[in-house]
Amino acid sequence: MTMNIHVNYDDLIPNNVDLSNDPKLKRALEKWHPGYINWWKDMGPEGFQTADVYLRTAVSVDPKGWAKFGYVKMPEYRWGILLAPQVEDRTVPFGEHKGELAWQDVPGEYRAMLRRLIVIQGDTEPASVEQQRYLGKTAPSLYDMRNLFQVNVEEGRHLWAMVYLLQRYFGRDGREEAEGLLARRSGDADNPRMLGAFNEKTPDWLSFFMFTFFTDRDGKMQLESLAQSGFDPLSRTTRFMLTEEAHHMFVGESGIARTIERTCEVMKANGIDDPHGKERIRALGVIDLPTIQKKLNLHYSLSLDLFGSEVSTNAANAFNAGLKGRYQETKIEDDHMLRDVTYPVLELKDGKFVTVDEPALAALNGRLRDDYSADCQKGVTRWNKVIEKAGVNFELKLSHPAFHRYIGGFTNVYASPTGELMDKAAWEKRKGEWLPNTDDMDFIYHLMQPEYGIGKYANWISPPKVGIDNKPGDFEYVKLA
Ligand code: BYC
Repeated sequence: MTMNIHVNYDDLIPNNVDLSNDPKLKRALEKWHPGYINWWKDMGPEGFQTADVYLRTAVSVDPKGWAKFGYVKMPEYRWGILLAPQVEDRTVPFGEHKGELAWQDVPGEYRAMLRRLIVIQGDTEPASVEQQRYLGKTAPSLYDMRNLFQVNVEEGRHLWAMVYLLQRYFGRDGREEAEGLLARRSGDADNPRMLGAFNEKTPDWLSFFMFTFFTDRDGKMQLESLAQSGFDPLSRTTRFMLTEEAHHMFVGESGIARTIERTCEVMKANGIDDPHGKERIRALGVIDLPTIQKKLNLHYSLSLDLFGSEVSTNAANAFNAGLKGRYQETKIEDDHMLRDVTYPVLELKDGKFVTVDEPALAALNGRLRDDYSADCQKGVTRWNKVIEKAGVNFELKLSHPAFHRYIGGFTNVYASPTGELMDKAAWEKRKGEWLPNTDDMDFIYHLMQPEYGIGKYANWISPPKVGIDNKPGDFEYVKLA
């Protein structure tokens, strides 16, 4: 391994890519920087740009200590370009070029495909910041507010990571794409973000936690697949992004766990055994478990759509080309070429769900989605342990893959969360039982009152077990301006 872990902090852009010796790239990035800062001020966390936030900043890629903590005003955050150390003599791990030396430059024949993958990845990062920009106003604590902003600044850094690749390796069209990433807007009618889930609203903290659990986990799966890439700079960039991503999913999983814990605690304290006693539970200022299930159904199904069609020639081409691999590709024991093998895909045939053996190459999105669902299930099982421990009789479940889908083989299929098929009219009539309805959204909206007291938490959520960076319970994570 070449350890290239020193970060040049003298430059405007902290980096471990020797930016000062690449004046052309440095100029391109420094030109892009003001537009980025304007975007951040316009579309980043609203109302908190001058607050001092206790944030971690990536200052190196040394696994033993890559981050430094301290108070920062978000527009002054040092968004850097950090690549995981280069692995000497790394080879393309899969596809038609398997065993060849990994590419340090863009292979001409795959330029368009590679650019598309990088642009789609890049587009999601600022999109999520836009979706979450009002949440500071209803933060249930300064601890949670700090976590929100940490996620936001790191999504900003992930945008930088993709912009670095575009500007360093794709010339003029790379620079144009980098501008496009600052021009699109989540939910905009004329110029929306590229993928469906990134144009949805994240209107409240329950959605934020579900988003960081489910949608950031799609991020993890996609980044893991790109980390396998034969295009080495993409592999190294995404490998380091995954280091930061873990905290985002922690925020989601622990946020939901704390919400569940508080609900169960309040139910018990008030002698409520029936988790479906919605009115009584809500009157106590906590979120009933069936409503949490509805939010889960929404965010899980939206996130399943992010995997594309289960059977996809785009995915097969990207694999053959050695650009995008499978989850944990190098740990799988097979030929890494996927010739003449199949993969079982759940499909709807003649009104029944059946498992069809599809060519494994074509079924790569289906496979990644299955790996994703298994990863989600682990978190749901841990949430159920919280419910069980509290002695409440309720179980959260992942919805059926055919429920509420707009991309892939289950588009225009009308299924309940348990996979019961029905016609469109019946589904429309019942969807309020499965997805948050107006009544649910109103309740949550009114519940989301800010709690900015130091060491204080809104009634609907339990405090965390430990603080960030081992800080004590009364730590002032955000100094409001
Ligand atoms: N919405 O063959 P198909 C993250 C389009 S999240 C709209 O089915 P393919 C993060 C598709 O573009 C991870 N359009 O699928 C999380 C194609 O259009 P064209 C982001 C969609 O290409 C939280 C057509 O349908 N990274 O990092 O095999 C916070 C047919 O496509 C959608 C990536 O996604 C959709 N949901 O797979 C912050 C990795 N799905 O080209 C960040 C890069 C499909 O025919 N992207 N379409 O016009 C990819 O690997 C793939 O492009 C996809 C789709 C997995 C997205």
